Amino acid sequence: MSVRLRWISLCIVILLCLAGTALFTRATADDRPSTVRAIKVPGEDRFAPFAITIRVGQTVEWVNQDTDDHTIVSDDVFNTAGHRGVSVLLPGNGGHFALTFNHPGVFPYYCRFHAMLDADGQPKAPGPDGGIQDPNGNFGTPMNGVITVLSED
Ligand SMILES: [Cu+2]
Repeated sequence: MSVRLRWISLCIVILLCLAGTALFTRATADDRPSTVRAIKVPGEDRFAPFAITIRVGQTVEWVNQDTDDHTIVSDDVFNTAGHRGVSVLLPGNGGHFALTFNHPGVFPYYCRFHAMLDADGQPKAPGPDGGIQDPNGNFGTPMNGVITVLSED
């Protein structure tokens, strides 16, 4: 084998090793859990899912698939996961908002448009045909949700 042929062979081997490393790295990255979790507002006044559990460093993104506007307001009496004082509008037809949680704790939140109850214990804004209905037909559950943030280990 000539010196030139050896060099070419060596280069091919090195290129194959680099390609293999790139493929392996990509496969490893794809196996990791997603760092973004989605909470949707479907075509009714609720957050879905109502409760999610994430790890520190993960991001939650709310997406409004309803035609109505909604809001995300942190319930700071119980909030231990940071982002105190959050109060944002989530516009209808695709409005979205994201938060990254860097502290373990709980983040209870609600929609200020659809979380007030009237004298009969019914949400004011959704009316008798909106809100979250339980199996007994009671619409008395305001629009709210909770995120539990676990520490990294
Ligand atoms: Cu709402």
